[in-house]
Amino acid sequence: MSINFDEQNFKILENSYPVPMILDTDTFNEIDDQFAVVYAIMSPDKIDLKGITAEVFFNCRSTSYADGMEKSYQEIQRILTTLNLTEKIPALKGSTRILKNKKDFVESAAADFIISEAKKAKERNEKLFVAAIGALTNVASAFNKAPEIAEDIVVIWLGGHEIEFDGNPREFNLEGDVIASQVVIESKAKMIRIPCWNVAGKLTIAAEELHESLKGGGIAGEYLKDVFASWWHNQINKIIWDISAIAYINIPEAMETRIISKPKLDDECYWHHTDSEEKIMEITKIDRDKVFADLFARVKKHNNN
Ligand SMILES: [Ca+2]
Repeated sequence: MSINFDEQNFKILENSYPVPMILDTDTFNEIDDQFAVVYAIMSPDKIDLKGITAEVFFNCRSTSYADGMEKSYQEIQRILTTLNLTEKIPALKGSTRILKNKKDFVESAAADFIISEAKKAKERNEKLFVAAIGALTNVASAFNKAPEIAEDIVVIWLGGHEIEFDGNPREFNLEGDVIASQVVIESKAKMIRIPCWNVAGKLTIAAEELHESLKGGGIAGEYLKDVFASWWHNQINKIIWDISAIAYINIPEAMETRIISKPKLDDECYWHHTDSEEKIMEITKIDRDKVFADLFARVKKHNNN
């Protein structure tokens, strides 16, 4: 039994805030991670942010997995520099490739940091929370390098769609490293999974509302407005997927959940229900308005301009 997490009910215990957390993020892959990074930083009453680890990604904003990780690291540094926090919150470089097989691991400062923070949490009789808002390469590497740490970790992962989703299951974070996704799902870590399409996908916002809501948000508010404006799609509504993982810690009451047998993830990215004794929590619904209200209130409260 840990003193900060009820493993049966997947609940953070009431008196245990702020909980120790590492944010694992493919920060530069689009523009929602930056919101999640700022949101985590602005939640010191709920989150004891131990560090931010840079995750791989490979899309039109990178030339390789390694380049994606490097660009994510630079973006984390940009945020910490903007907020004058480089001395307070460590940023760590992650994997430079994805996993080759289920026993593989990639050496990185990020994986070693996850291992060492999990061991420290265990000494305190706590769980370490890892909010993972990208592929799971760093987390899986930590688990494969030091398998004993998995049971001391709660992974809050935004990855994959709903198990019952009948469209293409190749969601970006899951597909970013399918083997790593399988390693973490099959590990002894407790997982709270936030499906993307019909769950986190409800976190949409238009530029007008964003600008109005970030008035008085100081340097962080200006940074988020700039990031939003840089989005090349120039959509009217943008989904800010990644704030869901932080919101689960801050305001779990804004979410509906289910505890089910641990599903199986196959090599083609399809989920399958099982009758396993091991359980997983999945988020089934998110109160969009509550999440954005919490984010914007925090940015304004911590306005350091
Ligand atoms: Ca992300």
